[in-house]
Amino acid sequence: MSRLPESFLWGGAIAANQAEGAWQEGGKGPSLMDVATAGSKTEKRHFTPGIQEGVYYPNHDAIDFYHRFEGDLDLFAEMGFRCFRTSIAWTRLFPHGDEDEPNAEGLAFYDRLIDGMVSRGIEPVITISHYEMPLYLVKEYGGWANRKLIDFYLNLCRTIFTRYRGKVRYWMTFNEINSTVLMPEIAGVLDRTRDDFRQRSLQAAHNQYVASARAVLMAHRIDPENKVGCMVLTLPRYPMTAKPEEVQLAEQEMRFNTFAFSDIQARGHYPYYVRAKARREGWKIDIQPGDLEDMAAGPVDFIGFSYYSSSVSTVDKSAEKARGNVLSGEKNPYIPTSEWGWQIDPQGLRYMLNRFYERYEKPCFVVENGLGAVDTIEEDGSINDDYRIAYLREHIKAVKQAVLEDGVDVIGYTPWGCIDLVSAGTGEMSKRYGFVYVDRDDKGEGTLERRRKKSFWWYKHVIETNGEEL
Ligand code: BGP
Repeated sequence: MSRLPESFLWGGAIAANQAEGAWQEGGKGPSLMDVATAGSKTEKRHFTPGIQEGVYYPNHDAIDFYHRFEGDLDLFAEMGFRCFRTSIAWTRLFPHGDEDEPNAEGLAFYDRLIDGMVSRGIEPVITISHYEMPLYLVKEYGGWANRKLIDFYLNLCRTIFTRYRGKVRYWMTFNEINSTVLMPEIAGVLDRTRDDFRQRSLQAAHNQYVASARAVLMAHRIDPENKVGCMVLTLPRYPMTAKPEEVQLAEQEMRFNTFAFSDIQARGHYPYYVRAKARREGWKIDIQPGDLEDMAAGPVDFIGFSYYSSSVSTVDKSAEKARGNVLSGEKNPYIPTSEWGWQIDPQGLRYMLNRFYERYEKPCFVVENGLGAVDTIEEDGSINDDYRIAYLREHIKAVKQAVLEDGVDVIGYTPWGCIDLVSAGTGEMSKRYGFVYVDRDDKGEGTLERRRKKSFWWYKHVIETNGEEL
């Protein structure tokens, strides 16, 4: 093969909670991200117990995608997007999360959004749950640690699989499912001071594996054309040196941070090294009859993953730490970092694509990748984000090498935050990823006006030439 296949899905990605805003409109209930505060470059955000007076919550209005999506889809169509990844805000359809019947206004919104994609020839790629679980389920049920969430989630799945049958073919069950173990608060598992915190996190992850497998089975039953993927966060670890113990350590960290999750979802069972760890540490997971059987019967169809950065592993305890949002690791002296301290390593993407493909031989989908950077508007109104173009160019080259030289089957590439949006990790607007600039700052000021950046024209050309001209 000398060219990417013509069917290659070029596009972009966002998530409902970071873009839609309109947090109380159309019958929507509050979600966990509606109680996430604003952080900063150095300070992570946190969840408040409820909505607090005088606290700024950036996701409440976000970039007002809820009201402006038609214009935004026009911009994506102008760039030639063949697909667009977004999520369904659970609380628009089920404000509490445990209702039997969906909220009609919420459905009407997603009808318009999905029809808007389809009518523009843009293939919808839908994340079913992207960090936006109903706050009610966190408070009343203890989040994903409670098995009841499996059925509530499946009710959401049934609703959207049925409603969008024939319109949506690509689905992902949980965004960055590894965060359930690495940052359990995101799955509604709160209170690190409790002795059972770790236990509840592991249970939450188990419940999600079961929910994911049953969602895959359901999606296939409802429409055999449905393709359902996992979505895992990746951070390759290289050994700092050739010391055998460092090589071993890097592999261990890769396993427990990344591969454990893709192994479970792609192969349909807990891998041997997770079972060994569970025995060693005495995990007590409530596994009900049918759980393991369904996991085995419902592995995912493709491997969706996010990739921003790589890291190193070392036995040297004094080594300098790198930064990241969920995962970080140690600093690699051979690669540069972004303004937010994330290590930039295009070859790491080729490496990850190969690692996944050799493990599962299932199609891979790069559903997040990009550079968070501060943009400046020049006097003439232009935004010359050459740094972003440089980042994406090198990463696309790496994808091409993986496909054309190594033979990996890659479905598509959807850079993160194709339009500027609220950062998941810090709540900032100034950490921008987009081809489209949104006039809004870290305090929520701005007109929300959209503006094409230099990267907009560049990416349009990349898509036009199917990645031949970068
Ligand atoms: C991933 C999340 C996204 C996204 C991205 C960039 O972990 O799936 O929701 O935001 O990271 O991270 P940040 O927004 O913190 O820069």
